[in-house]
Amino acid sequence: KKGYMMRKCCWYSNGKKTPLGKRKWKMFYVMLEGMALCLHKNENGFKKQGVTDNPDNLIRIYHAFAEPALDYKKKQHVFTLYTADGSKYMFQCSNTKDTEEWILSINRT
Ligand code: I3P
Repeated sequence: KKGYMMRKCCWYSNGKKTPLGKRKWKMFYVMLEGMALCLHKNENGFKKQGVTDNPDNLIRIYHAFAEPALDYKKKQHVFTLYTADGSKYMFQCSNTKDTEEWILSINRT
């Protein structure tokens, strides 16, 4: 699965809260590739650089868990992603179907 999503980083690894100033929502072109989400500025970036691009923009999803962000009321179509190393992200999709697909794709990986 692949496509554009907005992403916000809530916790770095080990549940460490992302500091103020680094909590912005940001648009990425996201690609589920093996056991990772690869995040790129846009589709072009992905074609040029492939998956080895910037390791900061690679989220490992082995033993990760995604669920709808039901308690987050500011935006629609948001899901939360908890990773095995204790980080937490939120992703905003474009519609309900897309959100469900991302959650299923991540959780079955
Ligand atoms: C953050 C930015 C985010 C906001 C976050 C702010 O500021 O305004 O949009 O999240 O709130 O800290 P900055 O740009 O300085 O990183 P929401 O849109 O979810 O409110 P938060 O600290 O409560 O997560």
